[in-house]
Amino acid sequence: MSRKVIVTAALTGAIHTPGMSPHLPVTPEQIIAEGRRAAQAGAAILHVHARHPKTGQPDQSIAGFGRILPALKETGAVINVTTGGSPFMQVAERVAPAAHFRPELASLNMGSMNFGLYPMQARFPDLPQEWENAHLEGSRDLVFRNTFADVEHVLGACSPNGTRFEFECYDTAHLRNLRHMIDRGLVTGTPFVQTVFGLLGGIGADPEDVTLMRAVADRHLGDEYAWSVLGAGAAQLRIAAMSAAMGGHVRVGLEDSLWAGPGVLAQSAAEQIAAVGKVLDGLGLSMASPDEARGILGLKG
Ligand code: KMH
Ligand code: ZN
Repeated sequence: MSRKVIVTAALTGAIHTPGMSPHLPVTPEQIIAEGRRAAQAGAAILHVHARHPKTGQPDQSIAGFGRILPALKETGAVINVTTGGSPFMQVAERVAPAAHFRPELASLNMGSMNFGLYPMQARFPDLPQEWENAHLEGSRDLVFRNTFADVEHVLGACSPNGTRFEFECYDTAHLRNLRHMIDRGLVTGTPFVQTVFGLLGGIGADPEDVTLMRAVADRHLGDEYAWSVLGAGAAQLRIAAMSAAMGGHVRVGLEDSLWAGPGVLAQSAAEQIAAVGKVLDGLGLSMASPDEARGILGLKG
């Protein structure tokens, strides 16, 4: 039987703005439709952010998630609620939806970092909305804050509910931070490690970066982890292909990349998932169903 690869679809995120792509889902209806398409295309996990329907700004309110999550749950996919929110939010606000809705998975960002949005501004000089410009200008001095206390706060708010984590690691130190949390008994079971490549402020998106993160994860976590990758922007499919060939899982979606190919905007995560499907076919691999993903990751179901 072919090895099963867990595909996560990150539906909308908080960094891309509506002016960047007409296909970025913004309203609850659009986010739900995007989630349904992604699940049909083979995504086992849906990584979920909410947005204000009118402005498209990130919305970390319970009400905002409440308009989306029940319908996404009906797809049967594993629901993964962000605790990253946006780098402009504090941790108490960021963790509230995951603590309230008690999903099977929540993201957990494993260290602080500079968070650069400037390359996007260079690529999209005509951002139409005022907040988009403020969003980008504010990023010059932006730290995505995830102190040890912040990480402990998220673990403490979600672990008692049986929620497990997509540990987002943007550089090698974040893998070491995860080991530290395991050693302190704050993380148990098989960790689901999402290594993130190509964001300004984090590790790059070259093959050497992928092999380095994998080697450091192996050194700190041994055999006891499930490894997934996401490549930001144009690196998405290349990084996904590397992971699949190296025994890992993959994440795609318009949160991470707006692109379907050079200069071609993706219409949906489903299009990116189909491209991953072709890579997996070529490698003799197949996509894990949601229940297979639950088994691999030890989720509560
Ligand atoms: N936008 C991703 C690179 C989160 O939601 O916790 C990071 C992310 C953060 O997914
Ligand atoms: Zn996210």
